Amino acid sequence: MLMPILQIHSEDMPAYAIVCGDPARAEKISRKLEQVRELAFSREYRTFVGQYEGVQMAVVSHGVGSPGAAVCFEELIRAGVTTLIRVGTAGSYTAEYPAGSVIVSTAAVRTDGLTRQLVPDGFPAVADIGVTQALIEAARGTGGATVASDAPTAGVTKVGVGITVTLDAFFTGVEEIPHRKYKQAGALAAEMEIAALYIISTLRGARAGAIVAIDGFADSDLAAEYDPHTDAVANAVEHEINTALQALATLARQDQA
Ligand code: R1X
Repeated sequence: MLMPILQIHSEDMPAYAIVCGDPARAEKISRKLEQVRELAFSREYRTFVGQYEGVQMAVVSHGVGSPGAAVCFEELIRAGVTTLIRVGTAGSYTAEYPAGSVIVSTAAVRTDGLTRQLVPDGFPAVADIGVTQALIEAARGTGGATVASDAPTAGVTKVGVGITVTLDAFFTGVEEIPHRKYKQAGALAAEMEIAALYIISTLRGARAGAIVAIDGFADSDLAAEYDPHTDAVANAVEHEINTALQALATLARQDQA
């Protein structure tokens, strides 16, 4: 069956997928796969399939923001994907996790408009516990498998685990976004798509997790010059990509056992 927006056929789709915002990053991730094929590049949605450690998986870009990303998640699940891991970037709420860190998102605060049109207020956007565990173990290198790295510079990536905030607005307008409250309540970082991923996965019976590379500070008190193009951020992106690949391969092996 042809998915009308992603322009992919369900017959070509594996059960496991890495999703990321940027089509160029999808291409970068796909270079780590064997027997890779590009299936489609429709709007912001670029889809590759290939093998990692013998596990057939897809890498798909979903663009910026929840409504567009939701289209991607819905069509992937309709096409037969059952496990999704988002690899993204986010702004940090805490000096404990500066640019160059990674955060595994256990749940997302739903400040977006999209999920309000799908589920009632108060319904939680939570990650799958098995996917999250696999991500934490791969990110920290505690799962028996070491995350390979061909990062541009050496260095240990700091790994945080906790709640993230999903926003719609990247640039602020005249309304105040209560970053200080999210931070005081314990959120670690803010980005723009995880709530959509978790709600849609819960609704449609798929499992999902997410890992984000910190590329700056979301809280204006901590904001220095925003520059996501540093070696530290590139290292963190490299680390989260390898983490997600490793976690998906581990989950696939667990599913087959
Ligand atoms: O999730 C956010 C969005 O996709 C983080 O980075 C993008 C905006 O630059």
